[in-house]
Amino acid sequence: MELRAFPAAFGFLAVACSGDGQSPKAAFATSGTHSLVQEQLRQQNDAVLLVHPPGLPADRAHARDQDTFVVLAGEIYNHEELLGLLPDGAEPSGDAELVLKLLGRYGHHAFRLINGRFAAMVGTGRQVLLATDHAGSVPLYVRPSPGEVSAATEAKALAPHGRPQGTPIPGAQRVRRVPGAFQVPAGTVLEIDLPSGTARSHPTWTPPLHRRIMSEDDAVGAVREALERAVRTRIAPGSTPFVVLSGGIDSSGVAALAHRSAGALRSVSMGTDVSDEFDKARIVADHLGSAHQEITIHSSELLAQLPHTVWASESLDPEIIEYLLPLTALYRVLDGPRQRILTGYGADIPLAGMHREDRLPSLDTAVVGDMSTFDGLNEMSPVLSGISGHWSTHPYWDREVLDLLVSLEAGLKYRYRRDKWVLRAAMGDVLPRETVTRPKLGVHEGSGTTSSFSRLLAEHGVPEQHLGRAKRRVVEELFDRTVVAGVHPDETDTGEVVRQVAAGLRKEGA
Ligand code: IOT
Ligand code: MG
Repeated sequence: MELRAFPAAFGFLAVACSGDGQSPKAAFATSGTHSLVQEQLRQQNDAVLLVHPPGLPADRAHARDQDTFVVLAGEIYNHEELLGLLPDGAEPSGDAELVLKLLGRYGHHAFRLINGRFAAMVGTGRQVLLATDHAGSVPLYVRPSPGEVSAATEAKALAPHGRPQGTPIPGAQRVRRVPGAFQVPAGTVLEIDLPSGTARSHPTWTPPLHRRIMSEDDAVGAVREALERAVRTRIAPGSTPFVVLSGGIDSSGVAALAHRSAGALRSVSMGTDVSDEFDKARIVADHLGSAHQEITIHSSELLAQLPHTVWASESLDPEIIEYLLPLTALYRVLDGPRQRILTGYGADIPLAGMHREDRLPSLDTAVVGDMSTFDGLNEMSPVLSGISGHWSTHPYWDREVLDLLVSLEAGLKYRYRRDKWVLRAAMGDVLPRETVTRPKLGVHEGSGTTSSFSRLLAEHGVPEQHLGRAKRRVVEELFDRTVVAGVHPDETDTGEVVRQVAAGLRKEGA
């Protein structure tokens, strides 16, 4: 089994019923072909609408045996290891069948074994299982009720089927203004009893709490090896990898290892009329001999993508939206065929890169804080690139890479007055020295997104001290329009929303 160019499915809406159910109708932001799959099991009827790459069958995204039906959106990276757990001769045709076979052997504990980027739904007996990967990188939402469970990889797909409150799920966040809907936590299997609609939660992963003490050489070697593997398992054999490249250490590291793995590379950098990092990215692209492209997006055009960013990410966190906005804008203007995109996103979380901390206690406080709040932010959602037909993947949030990076003692993360030292040292031989030593510039800074968004609000009379609150309200209003009410982002005017929020704040005397 090899990684294919694209996963068999990008997402799904599934409805499991004790009796006869209706056919699911979904409005996904993810672009792709829709295919309906229906299975009658002994004690439930399951209907699933898959959204998948056009021109490719969705067969490998679902599998069934006598009384178990599996649907999987996304992909698995540790096939080889998992196959070694099955009897000789078991040759699953795809990721869904692999999960089906693992379920036969391990029950729902199978999900503890998988290193991947996926969301899955399983119907078996009178149960429905809903599983997320360790990072919850493919968001999954559920509305459980007695005799009927709906689940979808986009919250908006559950919004139109509005029902009275579903059965509460302990420990799961409710979806804003979508009654009865919850987000399945990261690294979790929810086991739902279909007749009663009640759920039990089984965590399958948790961020390491301990810290490992390693020599410099061992730590640098371990990071390099884990990252090399994560990059390699994310490249389809025979393809030329494609990297979104800022020229910072995170994406440059991915680019260098992708180039080493495949022997060739393509890359793209985006900038705006306000600001860009083209020269930094160009240094790396030239060093690696990458087929490199630069794309400039006007900052007014960038802000016009706010509705699309909220619609795709379904995130309510304004800071996260500022990181995701330039990336969404970039994915949207990538022309030509759909791409498998490698990104450096996520490296700053286990390494506290965003915090620019040089005091070790604060650095580890930042890591602990970020690792306890990432769930539900949807910052790695495949829908961000999926609205333009692309598929993205994040080597730094590979389960093994993440386990290692989080657990390294803080003195390896900040050392010799360098942030992310262990990562920089691990890339020393494959990147130009100026790239390895270059200080961090966040994508929201490099593209001028934060300042452009602030300026837009200020122009509408929002005072400096209320910018944070105003940004939050703009994001909430965009969520309510595009996700809850189903208005297409093309029909959603950022300027109008900003005026409404500014007027509201004035009325409150802010
Ligand atoms: P940043 O690290 O700057 O960018 C994330 C990725 O986006 C880069 O690694 C690169 O692959 C791509 N990228 C950034 N800028 C460009 C560009 N100009 N052209 C092309 N590609 C680009 C925020 C941030 O600063 O992004 N992301 C952090 C932290 C998230 C915080 N989340 C949390 N605490 N839960 C990160 O870890 O990546
Ligand atoms: Mg970064």
